[in-house]
Amino acid sequence: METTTIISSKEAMRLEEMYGAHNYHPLPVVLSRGEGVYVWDVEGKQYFDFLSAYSAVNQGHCHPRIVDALIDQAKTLTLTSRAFYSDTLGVYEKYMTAYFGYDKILPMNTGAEGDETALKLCRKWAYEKKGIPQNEAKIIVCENNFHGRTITVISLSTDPDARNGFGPYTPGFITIPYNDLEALEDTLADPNVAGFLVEPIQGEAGVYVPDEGYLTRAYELCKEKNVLFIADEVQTGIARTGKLLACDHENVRPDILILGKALSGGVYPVSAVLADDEIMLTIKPGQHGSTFGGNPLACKVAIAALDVVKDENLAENAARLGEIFRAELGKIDSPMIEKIRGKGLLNAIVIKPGSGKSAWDVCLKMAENGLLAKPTHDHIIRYAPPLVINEEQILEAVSIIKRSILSFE
Ligand code: IF1
Repeated sequence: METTTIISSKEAMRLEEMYGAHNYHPLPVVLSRGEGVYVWDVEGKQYFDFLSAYSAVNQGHCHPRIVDALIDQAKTLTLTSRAFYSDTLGVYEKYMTAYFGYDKILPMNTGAEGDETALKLCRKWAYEKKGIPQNEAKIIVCENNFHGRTITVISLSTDPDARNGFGPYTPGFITIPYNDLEALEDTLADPNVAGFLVEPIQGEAGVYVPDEGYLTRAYELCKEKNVLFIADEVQTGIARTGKLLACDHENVRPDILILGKALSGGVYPVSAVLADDEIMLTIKPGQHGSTFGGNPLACKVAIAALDVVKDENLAENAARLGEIFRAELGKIDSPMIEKIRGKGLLNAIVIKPGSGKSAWDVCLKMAENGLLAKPTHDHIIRYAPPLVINEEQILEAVSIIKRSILSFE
C-alpha cells in the first residue's frame, strides 16, 4: 500500500484506533505540518501549538538550523554504537559540559532513560563514595512527580494511572510532599538516603511552582547530609521557564542534572545526564549505556538546538512573554478560572471544579478556535508554546483563550 497518500483526519484517526495501542486519548486533531509556533491539520487548518510536544519543541517546529544539522549528518554517519569512537561524540561532550558547567555527560535518548541513568549513578555513588551498605540506598522523591514511564520510574510515582497494575515495584524510594522543607529535613535524617530527585517545577502535576527559596534550602539540606540533589529538568530545562534551567532562578547547581525533550528541539530523541567526576566516574565501562546513546545524529542535532537557544535569546524571550501571558490571562473575567500559575512560558490555568465545563471542553473549544493545548488533569490546562513566539502572537493566543472560555458563559 502506498504510505504517503494524504489521508483525511477521519481516516487517520481510524487507522490509529484500529492498528495502534490505545495508550493515549488524543484531542481529535490530526496534524500534518509544523513551522515555528504553528501546526496545521490534514485539512489545512492552522493552530497555535501551545503544548510544544510537552515542551520538546521550544525552538519552534522544524527549526531550519536544527533540521539542516540532522540532514547533513544523516547523509554522513548516523549511528556507530559506542563500540567505537566517533568524530562527533567528544566534540558534543565538550560542548555540553561547557554549556551547562559540569565535568562530564552521559548521553542517552529519552527522558525516562535520563532519570533511570541518574538513579543508577546516585546508587553507585552511594555505595562507592558515601559508604551506604549495598542495596540499602534510598532516594527521596515528591508526591505527584512525573519522571517517565519505565517500571522503576513508575515505582516512585504516586499517580495511580501511571503506577497501578504494573507491580511488583522497584524498592528504595521515599515519597514526601512537594514544596515541603520540613518533610525533606525529617526524611534526610535517615543515613541511608543517597539522593533527592525533584522537578524544579512539577509539570505534569499541573505546573506547580514551589515557594521562592525552596530549591535553595532543599539543596542546602541535602548538602548537610551528603545527599545528592538530582534535578529532573527534562520539561523545565532548555529555557522553558525563562532561564536556561529552572534551577537557575535560585542559582542552585544540581549534583546530577537530567535533560531531554528540547535538548534536540523535538527533531530527534536526545537526553543527557550531567555530573562531576566524583559521581560520573562511579559507572565503569560495561555498566551502563544504550545502542543510540550519543550517536552522531543526536550530537549534531543537540548542538544546533542549543545554539538556537543561545543565539535567539529564548530564555529571555520566555521570561518576558511569560509575564505578558500571565498578566493578560489575569484580565479574563470568568468564574471558570480558579487560578493562573507558571514561570516563563510554562503556565497553567486551573478551571474551577464544578464550573460546568471541564478542561477537556475548554481544549476542544480552543482547538476549534485555532489553539492547541491539553489538560494535565481534568481541571488543569497547561500552556507551553514554542519559545520563539512573539508578543503579537502571544496576544492573539490570549484572545483565543479568552473567547473560548467566555463562550461557555
Ligand atoms: C507521556 C506527562 C509531561 C517529564 C519529566 C521525564 C519525562 C517527562 C519532568 C520522561 C516526560 C512527557 C511524557 C509524555 C507526556 C509528557 C508529560 F504528561 F507525561 F507527564 F510533559 F508532563 N521527566 N513527559 O515531563 O521523558 O521518556 O517521555 O522522553 O508519557 O505521556 P520521556
